[in-house]
Formats: sequence, structure tokens, C-alpha cells
Amino acid sequence: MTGARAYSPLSDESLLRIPTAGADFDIHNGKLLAPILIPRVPGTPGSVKVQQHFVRFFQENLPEWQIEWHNSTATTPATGDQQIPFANLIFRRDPPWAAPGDVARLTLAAHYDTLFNPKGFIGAIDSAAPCAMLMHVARSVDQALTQKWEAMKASGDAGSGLEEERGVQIMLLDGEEAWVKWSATDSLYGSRALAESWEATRYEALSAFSNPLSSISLFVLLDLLGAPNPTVPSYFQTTHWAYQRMASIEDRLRRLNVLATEGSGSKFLHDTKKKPTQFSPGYVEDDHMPFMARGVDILHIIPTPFPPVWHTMADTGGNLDIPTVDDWAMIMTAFTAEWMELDGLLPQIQARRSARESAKTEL
Ligand code: 1BN
Ligand code: ZN
Repeated sequence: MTGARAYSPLSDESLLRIPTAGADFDIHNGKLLAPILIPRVPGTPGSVKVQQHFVRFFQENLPEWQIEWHNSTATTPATGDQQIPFANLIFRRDPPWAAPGDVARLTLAAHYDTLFNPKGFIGAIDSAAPCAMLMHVARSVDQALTQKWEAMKASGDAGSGLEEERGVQIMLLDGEEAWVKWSATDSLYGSRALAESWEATRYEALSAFSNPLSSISLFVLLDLLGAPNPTVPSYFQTTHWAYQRMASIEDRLRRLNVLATEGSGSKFLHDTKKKPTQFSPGYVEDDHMPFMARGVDILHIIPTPFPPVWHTMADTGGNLDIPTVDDWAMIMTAFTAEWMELDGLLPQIQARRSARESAKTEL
């Protein structure tokens, strides 16, 4: 992150164009969410099914996004000598003219695997809903990215070297969960392997970045989202500025009356006034850790306290609060659109029923 660029908020007009996922977040037949609401233990058929769901979604709807698999294997304390496969999926969109080593990428991540125990665990907040939110973000900014880059090509700004090249990538990570008991070796199977492998990958000489890790401008990790009335603190002083940007987007969307949860509780991102002295060294262990240990800037979007259904059989689709899932998806989309400088480029929405209206009529 160079930090030198001016910060320009999205206009109200752009905020009003942030789309909701609507029926695609239906837990029974929604195109994005429903296929993920099955057990997804690494190495099982459920895991393969959701991998196919993610890949097909991008292949069929978002052909400009490059798809990268990152595969590894490991033994776990629950499965003896057997090598369990872990597969991270990375969906990436860079400016079409840019060399891979020259792009600073906003990186949005969530894990898709589920607990080995208890059997049949669904993990709706952990983390099916966050994965669906990220799919919605990708499709919601896709057309505006095309427009932005087409305009840059037409004006001769493309590849001028005057500005940092900006891309976006979505990482759906495998093997986050512990199989027996959380420890340094029994957890984060996918993200540990990925961070290690990216650290060892070199971009070509004279690139802006030395490897895919240093090209991450910000790593935004979504976890345990989709339960009602979440409160997400700002965990890291180094990225408090990014937290504040996201909180301001939440605030403005609420004032524009487009969030489905407006009026039903408190703000999701309430911690904007935190002082530098108030940041504690404690944080929640999660997929950001192997990246943070290697110097990547982290914005961890996970509620404290955890939702009561956490790691119980009650973490199901039926216990998701869909207005909350909708709102997180809109907040993440607007944050991404602002980061990618898409003001004025988002397509108009045909006759939006406000999310709030939809929430009311569904009651
Ligand atoms: C988050 C969701 N985590 C697992 N599922 C990470 C975690 C690790 C949470 C240790 C609590 C303790
Ligand atoms: Zn979990």
C-alpha cells in the first residue's frame, strides 16, 4: 500500500446503485447461497460440490476473472496417515494490460470448509454466507471494472505508469477449521500453505512487487457473518483507516435507507472512535494469520462476541438473518467499488424496491 493516493468516497448516486443479492441469497434455492449450505469437510464430496459451484459461477457469469487453484495436502490429527487434500480457490481480475507483478490487489477472503466434528455441521455463518457475499461482490463490480479499464485504454491512461495498477481478487480458502483441537498445526491448512507458497513465488525482475504476497494492498477477511445484530470491532491500528472507510460506507448506506437492517439494531461497524492506545495485542486467530506474519495489512471482519450458534449444529441456513447477510454484501460491494474507484461507473438498477421494503414484505 503506497498510502499516497487521495481518498475519494463514492457519491450518494453510486451508493444508491449498489445492488442487493435478493433471491440469490434464498437458503433453499438461491443461486449463490443455497448450493454452499451443505457439509464441506476437506476431501469429501460436499467439498468438491462447492468448489464446482464457485468455479462454474465464475466461468459462466464472470469470464474475465482468472481462476487459480492452490492445492496442498496434509495429515490431520483426526485422520492418521491419510493425506487430506486442501484446495484454495483464487478468482482474480487485473487491468488487462498490466503485468501480474505490477498490480496491487484488494484481496477479499473467506473460508469454505466446515468442521469435521460435529458430523453434518453446515457452517452457514462459518463461512457459507461470507463466501456467497464475496460472489455477489464480484458480479456487482464486474461491469464497472470493464468500463473503467475500457475508458482508460481509450484515453491513453492505460499502463502510463503514472498510477499504481489496481486489481481485485477473491480467495475462497480451504482447511481453516481444526479437525481435533485448534493449534498451530491443526488449523489454517489452506491459508498456511498458500501464504508460504506465495512468499516463495517471484515476480519477474523490475516488477512493482516482488511476489504475490507483497502485491496484496489489503487483506479483508470475512468470517462468522450472517447472524443478527453483529458488532465488529476494529482489531488492528495499522488498518484502522480502512475500517473507518468501511464504517463510513455502512453509515451512509443506512442514511440512504437502503440497508435491510436499518432501524432494527445497532451499527455493525461501531468502533470508529478507537484511539491508538486502545488497540490491544489480542486478536481472533483466523486465516489472516499466515499473511499477517508476512507483513500483509489485514482488515478482519469478524464479530465480537461470536454469534451464539458458532460451532454448533444450530449454525444452519434457517438461523441466518438474511437482511443482515444482504447488508453485509452491500457494504462489501460498496467498499470494493470505492477502493477500485468505480464512482459513476456502476450500472443503474432497474426499479429497486428498497432492501428495507423487501425485508418488511417477507415478514
Ligand atoms: C473462526 C471460525 N474460527 C473458526 N471458525 C477461528 C477461531 C479460532 C475461533 C480459535 C475461535 C478460536
Ligand atoms: Zn469455524
